[in-house]
Amino acid sequence: MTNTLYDALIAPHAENPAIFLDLDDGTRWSYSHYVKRTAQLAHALRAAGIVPGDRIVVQAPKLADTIALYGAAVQTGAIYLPLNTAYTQSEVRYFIEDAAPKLIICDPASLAEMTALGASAQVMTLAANGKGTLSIAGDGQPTQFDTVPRSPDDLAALLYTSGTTGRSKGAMLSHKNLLSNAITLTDLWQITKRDRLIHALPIFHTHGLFVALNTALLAGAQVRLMASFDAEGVLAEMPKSTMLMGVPTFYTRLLDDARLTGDLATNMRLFISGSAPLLAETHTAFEARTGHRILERYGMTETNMITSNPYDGDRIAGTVGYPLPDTEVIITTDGEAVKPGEIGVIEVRGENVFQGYWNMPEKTAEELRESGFFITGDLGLASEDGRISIVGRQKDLIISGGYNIYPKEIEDVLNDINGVKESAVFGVPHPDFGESVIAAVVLDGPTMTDMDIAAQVTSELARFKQPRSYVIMESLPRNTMGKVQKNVLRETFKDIKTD
Ligand code: MCA
Ligand code: AMP
Repeated sequence: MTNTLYDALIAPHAENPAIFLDLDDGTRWSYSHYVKRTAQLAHALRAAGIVPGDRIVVQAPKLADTIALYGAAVQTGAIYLPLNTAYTQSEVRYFIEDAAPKLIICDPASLAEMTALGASAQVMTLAANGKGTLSIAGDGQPTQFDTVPRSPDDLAALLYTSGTTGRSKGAMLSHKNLLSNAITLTDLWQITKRDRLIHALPIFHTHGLFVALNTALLAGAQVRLMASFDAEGVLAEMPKSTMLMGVPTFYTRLLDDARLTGDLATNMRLFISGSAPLLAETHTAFEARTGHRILERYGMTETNMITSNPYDGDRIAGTVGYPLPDTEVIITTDGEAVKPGEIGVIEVRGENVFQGYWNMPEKTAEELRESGFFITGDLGLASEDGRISIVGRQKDLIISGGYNIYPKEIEDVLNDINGVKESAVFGVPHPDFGESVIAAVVLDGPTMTDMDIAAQVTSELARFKQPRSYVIMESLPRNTMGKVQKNVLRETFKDIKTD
């Protein structure tokens, strides 16, 4: 019997002595150790009652055991549901209610909160000192586990992505969705066991979890697992490494450091950027400084990666490259494909495209056509030779430092505050994060300051979603249809001070 992802990504390494994970504290895990630890944690999951199809919510630090837990979830046939570690208790509550997990894994510091939220779920912990209850439950377990069979269409992961309606939607990703994309990217970017990837991304999103780790596992590459991004640490790793995957903020921060030079990057083979638009000026400055042309690619939680600039061939600033092999991309208006050069909505079809939204058949039907095309909500155009450029977004979305922020979710929180009549949340350019969140607020009660408002969103919204500036307005600008003109707000406040 087979398990699609496990057999391709993990099983082949059972006897592989090469280093997989190289951690901040100098600890190194070989691939064979990873396979054994995955089996131990799989036993721990089984002992916790996990059966195939159960959801495991993971809001845990970036540790080697967290990556072993991902493998263990795959091996036991469970569905892995990672959450941003910045989410507040109030945000996490929704995911737990919606996904009804059997098990929640968290940092020991959030144990009480999670237990309070967890309803019938069991709660276990992962901690940097190795003393989390899941790690302890795995210690001493057998280092082999009878892998639970899973077919290509079985679900491997549920990743929540916020929506324009304010409610987050769980994107159901199958074994085939994840594996097909990993195979394509490993091949396209020529990742091999000779590579050493600087991994400074979080491991609760598609980029750091699937794009980075699944390709490394497939190729048998080494991963320098950094707890989080810091420019100094990344620069120190460059002479020993070959690849970096990052969001544009990584590259602007690296450019801000005079130690970034061509000499420092001579061992580096590939710099990849995604999750947010890379400014052409960053692309150009990076090449001028290092001699490397950043390879920009484009993807979504629902689709994994969709397009990539070529490995061999021109990497053009401001474009996201060609559709991946086996991935169809069309540009449409009103569902009809338009001609090259014309702007429309980007739609995508292929084995990488998800299975629909968890418990949301209507939403699935709205965004995933019966023909198999997924409507991304991104606006773009294709050149005559098929290169895709993203020119805007149909969806109301802010991307800050690679994190997606849906204004509707923040407006809902603001509008619930006693004394706030209405609000409009929008993004303005930010030199570090690309975009920054601003809230325009109309009051209807006693005078409140922006500090009063800010204090009230703290417990509701993760820090990265909280507005960096508030403007109190008499009324919001609206068009003749009564719709708030966010473009007017963006233009009016484009130079507003943000921290
Ligand atoms: C941290 N802060 C942020 C962000 N990150 N605020 C806005 N946007 C952010 N992205 C807050 C902190 O809470 C802190 O708040 C303050 O900003 C300064 O923190 P700082 O130390 O400078 O930030 P950092 O810890 O260095 O983080 C910045 C970062 C990080 C390295 C850019 O946000 C990051 O790793 N981003 C990657 C996100 C990612 O993986 N995206 C992929 C999504 P205070 O004011 O309290 O100090 S997957 C995806 O989009 C698709 C599928 C795709 O195509 O990949
Ligand atoms: P997520 O909801 O985290 O899956 O983010 C997906 C969104 O990120 C896409 O719909 C795009 O709007 C954006 N995105 C990802 N990669 C790029 C890129 N290279 N350039 C511009 N936008 C991007």
